[in-house]
Parts: sequence; C-alpha cells; structure tokens
Amino acid sequence: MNTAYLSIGTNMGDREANLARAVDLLRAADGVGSAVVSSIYETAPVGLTEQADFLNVAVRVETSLSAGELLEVCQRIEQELGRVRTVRWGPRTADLDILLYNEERMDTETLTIPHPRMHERAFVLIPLAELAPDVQEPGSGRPYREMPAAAEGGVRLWKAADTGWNGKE
Ligand code: PH2
Ligand code: MG
Ligand code: MG
Repeated sequence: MNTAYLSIGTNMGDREANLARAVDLLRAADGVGSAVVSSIYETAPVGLTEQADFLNVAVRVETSLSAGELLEVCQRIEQELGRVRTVRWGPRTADLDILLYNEERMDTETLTIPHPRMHERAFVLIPLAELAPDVQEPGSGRPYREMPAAAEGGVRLWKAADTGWNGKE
C-alpha cells in the first residue's frame, strides 16, 4: 500500500456537492482503499484573483495504484464532474492535485511530486496540516506546517470535519 495526499479545489456550481462527489468517486475507484478528508476551508483565489472563492480540502489516500495511475483516476473524476479546461488557474468544478506520494520525489512530463507549488499555498498547507501535522517535504525534511506560506491569510474554516460532511472514512 502507498499513502498519497491530494488537494481538491472547487469554485463553480454547488461547491460542497462537488467536493462530496469527488471524494465518493475517489473512494469508489479501483485500487483506492481508504480516503480521509480534512475540514472544508473557504479560500481566496490565488493566481487569477478575479474569480469566486474556492472551497479546498486535503485528502489522505491509501492506494495500491502507482502515482501515474492515481493521476489518471484524478483526471477521470475531474471530467465526471464536468471540468472543462479553459483558463489556466481559472474557475473549475473540481481540481484534484496529487501533493505527495509516499516520501517520493518524481518529475515526469505529466507529474511532479511533491506538487511544485504546494509549499507556497496556504489553501494547500492549512488543510494538509490538519490531516497530517508532521508531514515533511521529501528530501529537505522540512515540516510543511512550518513553511512561511502556511501563516498567510485568505483561508478560513468553512465546515469542520467532525460535522461528518464527508461521510465515513
Ligand atoms: N487552484 C488553483 C489556482 N488558485 N486558489 C484557491 N484558493 N484554491 C485553489 O484550489 C486554487 C487557487 C490552480 O489549481
Ligand atoms: Mg491545482
Ligand atoms: Mg490540477
């Protein structure tokens, strides 16, 4: 089994329903064992700021899939949720990004792990720290919760994990 961390973001349509459906589809995917989800955070858009606020979560997945196979599952789920790629960093119904895969580092044409921008994004670091307070950057060993971006604003708790919004683990 492998442990991977994902980030899911959405800022179009029924955002909470999009998250719940993305998590359901992850759990139903072949080769995905369990998926544990953080609280939901509402986050100011980063990059392209003239767009609606996002809901973001982090997910810990136990999986027999390789990182490349997990990426394919993520992309299929994005499509099932009706994602159309128009503007880079623009509005989306669901974006599923692989943050970490075990303690591995990899850089292929389609996949860079750790996610190359995760350490500078509070909307990734704060949900991740809730789920995995001690998780470290592979290679440097720096805990993600200590990255300066984790202290930036723009991220607020929107629905706590213990409300059971996301069903059972
Ligand atoms: N995703 C992006 C670009 N900007 N901003 C927030 N708040 N949340 C996101 O998930 C997000 C973003 C590109 O994937
Ligand atoms: Mg993304
Ligand atoms: Mg993406």
